[in-house]
Amino acid sequence: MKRFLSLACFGALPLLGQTNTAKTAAPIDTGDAHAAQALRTTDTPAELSARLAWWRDARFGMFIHWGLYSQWGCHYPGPDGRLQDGLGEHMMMRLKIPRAAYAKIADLFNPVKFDAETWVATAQAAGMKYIVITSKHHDGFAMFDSPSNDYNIVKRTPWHRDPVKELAEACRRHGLRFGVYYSLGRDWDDPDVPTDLKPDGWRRSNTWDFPDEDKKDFTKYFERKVKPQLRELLTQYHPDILWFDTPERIKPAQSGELMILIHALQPGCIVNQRVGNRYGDYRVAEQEIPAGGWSDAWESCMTLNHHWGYYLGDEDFKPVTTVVRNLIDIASKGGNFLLNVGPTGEGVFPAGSVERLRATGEWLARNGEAIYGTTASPFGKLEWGRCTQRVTATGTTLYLHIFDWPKGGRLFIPVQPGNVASAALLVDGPARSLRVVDGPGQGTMILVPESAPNKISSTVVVQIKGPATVRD
Ligand code: FHN
Repeated sequence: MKRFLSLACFGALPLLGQTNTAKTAAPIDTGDAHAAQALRTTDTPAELSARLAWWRDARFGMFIHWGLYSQWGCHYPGPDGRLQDGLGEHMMMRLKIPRAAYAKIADLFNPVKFDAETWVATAQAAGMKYIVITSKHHDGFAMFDSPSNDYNIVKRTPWHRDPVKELAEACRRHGLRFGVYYSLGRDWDDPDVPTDLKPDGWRRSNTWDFPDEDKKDFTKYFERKVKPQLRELLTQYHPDILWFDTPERIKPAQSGELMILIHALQPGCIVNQRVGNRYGDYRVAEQEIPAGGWSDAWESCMTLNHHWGYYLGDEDFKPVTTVVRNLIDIASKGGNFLLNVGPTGEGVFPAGSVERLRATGEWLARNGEAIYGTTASPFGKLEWGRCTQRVTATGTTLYLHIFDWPKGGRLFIPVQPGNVASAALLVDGPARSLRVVDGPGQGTMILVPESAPNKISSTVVVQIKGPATVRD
């Protein structure tokens, strides 16, 4: 599926203070105009492509959900002192904990085992190229030094450190890109954030401290808290990514205003679609992989177990085969994979997370060339697995990711006979050359060993003469 630009205009959105001529144009579709969530931008295609270049090559990042909810693993001491189940990082809402009581968690939050170098080393060992951490989740507590709002980790905890600053600096020291997550339309500590009532009728705003919905004015929260904190995040930490969440009731002009504010302060900063109102540089899939991928740049974010925040007792981490095959599937559709870790209240990654990430990094250490810097498969469905490719002026390299090793040592690929220059199997040590014969019909057959060198996924590298002339 090709990316295309359509000049469908989306109304005269007030795009403030535009200097670049391209920005005076109304937002244009960057993806499939018919897709409900297709993005629109005021950038030129060249600007958008330049901003996303490193991100598209990176393919794999670490998501970190860390906040006051991590203190007792998304549980909260009830009146009898026993820990009540908060069901996850939404614990303040699920248990309707009054903001004054919830804020007292900060008095105890003292992550003395936090070490940014260890976190970055774990991400690097996993083969991850960027990190996105929650700077402010729905509970409204800032995990960074926020001069505009004292409800933050430096001011309100006995720890008095700024983990966003320390992590940003560690990422830069080790060549990883850095991003911050910001809950845009949900803030349970602010009186002016209205409910975005979903079909299920569940009110996702703070209706227990602030029951009168009619009194809530999003614009007051937007001006009082969102914009000052975004300026702080952009000027204090210079993030490469701003990962917004739950835009809820933000207005189109406000989404457009944030895009302008961000790119005025940090021109290269990549913004996800949850800035709202179909703005943003890339689309977000959550806990899923879109069947055919999307023509816009896109990223799938997933948990490693069942929870975003550290959840006491959830040891059900995805097997490394699932993690790696998800990464391959996403890359074969042209997407990025943002895989989550929920550190404990002490600032430590759960052992189960570290183990999966280490094993994923081991696979990538030998097969990473088939993921990083590749683009989506030119094929339709493949019986034996997935494909990624690297297209250059001199030819195309296909990376065949074999999940189901072919019986009888014969691997069929839908490439016209005579088009394959060579094939090789990535194994420990030098790649092993494979014999190529013309297959039945219009296909090609590659003769492979009896057994797969890697049970997670084995990679066959195929050099094509010229651009891959393939058929589905
Ligand atoms: O409600 C949040 C949730 O806690 C988590 O942060 C995810 C991550 O994408 N976003 C929202 C649910 O869509």
